[in-house]
Amino acid sequence: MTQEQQAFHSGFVAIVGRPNVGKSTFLNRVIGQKVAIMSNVAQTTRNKIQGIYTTNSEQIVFIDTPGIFKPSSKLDEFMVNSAISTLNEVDAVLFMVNAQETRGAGDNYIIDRLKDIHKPVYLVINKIDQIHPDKLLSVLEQYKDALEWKEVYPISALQGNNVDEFLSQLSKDLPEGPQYYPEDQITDHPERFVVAELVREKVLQLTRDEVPHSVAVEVESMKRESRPGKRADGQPNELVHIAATIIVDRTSQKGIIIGKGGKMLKEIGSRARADIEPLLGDRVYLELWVKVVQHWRDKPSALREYGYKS
Ligand code: GDP
Ligand code: K
Ligand code: MG
Repeated sequence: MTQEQQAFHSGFVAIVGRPNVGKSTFLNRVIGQKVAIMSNVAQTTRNKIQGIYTTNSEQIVFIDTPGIFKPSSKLDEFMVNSAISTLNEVDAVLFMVNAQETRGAGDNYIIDRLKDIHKPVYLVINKIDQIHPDKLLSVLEQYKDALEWKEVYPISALQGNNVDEFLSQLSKDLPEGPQYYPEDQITDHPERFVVAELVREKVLQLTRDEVPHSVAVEVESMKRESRPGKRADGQPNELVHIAATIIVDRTSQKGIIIGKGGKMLKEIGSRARADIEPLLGDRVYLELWVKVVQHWRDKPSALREYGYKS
């Protein structure tokens, strides 16, 4: 008997949508590990993040784009341009909206951009766990004629509803193609970048409104060190020593991040460490510094230094 060769489908899929609709949450659910940072602060995601989903029959390479919105600084411009250029490089686009919100100028701005690219676009209505099922129809009504959608999927990225169904439809629609990355690879970002993003996430989560979007994190060094003796489990006493700097705009923000007696910085460090250790699969010693660089968001050299290359 001859063996049936099942066709392998693969491709690149961009995730776009207004800030905070749940793009990073979706990506993290699909990939099952923390690759894109999440918070409820708008514009948490500043770089393209790839998450790679691989099974026996498909590989989907997701690109989480920073929000597409009207830019008001050089950093904004960098983020928006980066998102738009992504759209021309992919096989399909996932446009995500929040079921709780009504269609607004931000959505229309993105939809207009999607009209210019000739790629299949999936409308994904997220956060359905937050609305009464009856309300879904009125959300659909607002979007159904906005674009020629390839498919429409209501999901909850947070709780997982309908996510698998969407993924299998998506991979069926993608072209037959190669496996671009090894099956155990989940992201193509260097560890340093992910570590910096995890520290930045903790700053955003812990300081909220007090420190606006003026924080960057630079990982200065990451090295494995041996300490004397052995661990309780008999393994060599090794750890990864990471030194990172949190960059802010103003001296007052530096004070907030350090906190009374260094309390805030300590909290940022211990929460970040808790996420970094499983990522690196190793114990971590995290050394954090805080530096004021005035107007860094409008200095091209500073943007490059902190990883926002154009
Ligand atoms: P992004 O800016 O589009 O990447 O949005 P995030 O993934 O950072 O999510 C923004 C906020 O929405 C976070 O607080 C998430 O926990 C929350 N969120 C994302 N998806 C869902 C969902 O399906 N249901 C609910 N209830 N909250 C969600
Ligand atoms: K966000
Ligand atoms: Mg995001």
